[in-house]
Amino acid sequence: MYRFFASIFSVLIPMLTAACAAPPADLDLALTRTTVDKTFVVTLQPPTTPAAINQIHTWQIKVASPSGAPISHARIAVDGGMPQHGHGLPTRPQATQEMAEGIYLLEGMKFSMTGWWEIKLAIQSAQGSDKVTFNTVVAEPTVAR
Ligand SMILES: [Cu+2]
Repeated sequence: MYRFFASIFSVLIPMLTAACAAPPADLDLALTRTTVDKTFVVTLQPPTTPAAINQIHTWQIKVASPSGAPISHARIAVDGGMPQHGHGLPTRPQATQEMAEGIYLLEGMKFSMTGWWEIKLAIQSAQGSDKVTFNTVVAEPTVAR
């Protein structure tokens, strides 16, 4: 009987810890992605210094056509969350302004814990509407450099 439970736990415990802690090993962290229907090519630019947990930070979103032409006057809705935890973003980030042709400021980003986050953008422009999802992994806070 003991051996039965021992073998169950030797399988279960690594599975449980993997499910709680680690993002999928094959997670695509690309910061430039083509939208679902191939309407846009979108590049996310995180802050140059990774922000601390629970600190508000600002990103940039570059929206271009598949041939690389900047897409101006787009409306970008932002959503996201942690797929492994079943919760959304702790804030409601907004694409507040177009800083240069096709380059938008994404303000109000915040991550409330480490791990795998999805950032989902829904983009509307004269060229059409399309969606894209980015993955980002927020690391353990590091000691100040
Ligand atoms: Cu979480």
